[in-house]
Amino acid sequence: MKMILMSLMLVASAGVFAQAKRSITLVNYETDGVKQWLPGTIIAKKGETVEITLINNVPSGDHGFMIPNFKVMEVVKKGVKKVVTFKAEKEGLYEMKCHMHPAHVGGQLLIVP
Ligand SMILES: [Cu+2]
Repeated sequence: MKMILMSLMLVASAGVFAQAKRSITLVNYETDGVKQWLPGTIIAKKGETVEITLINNVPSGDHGFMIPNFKVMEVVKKGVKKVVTFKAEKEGLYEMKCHMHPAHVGGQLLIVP
């Protein structure tokens, strides 16, 4: 009985310190000439490791995915998945965008407590 309790306590304390991971998939679409990564707003909790899988479906070619505040910057080729990972270490509302063709494929990242 004592061993079982000790094991449960170990499992419980490990859970407290385990880093949560959030996995999200964004797909780039084009409608009426407007290109967007969807969903356009992603939400994470502070402290989580965020893993974003990017899928580019637009016919016009490669597009970028950038979150300047978290040093994320990738080129996503049509038909080739890209995975980016970062730590959501600070709360706030941050910009996501394509760094290759300014003023499009915008979005936002909200990190909550
Ligand atoms: Cu672009």
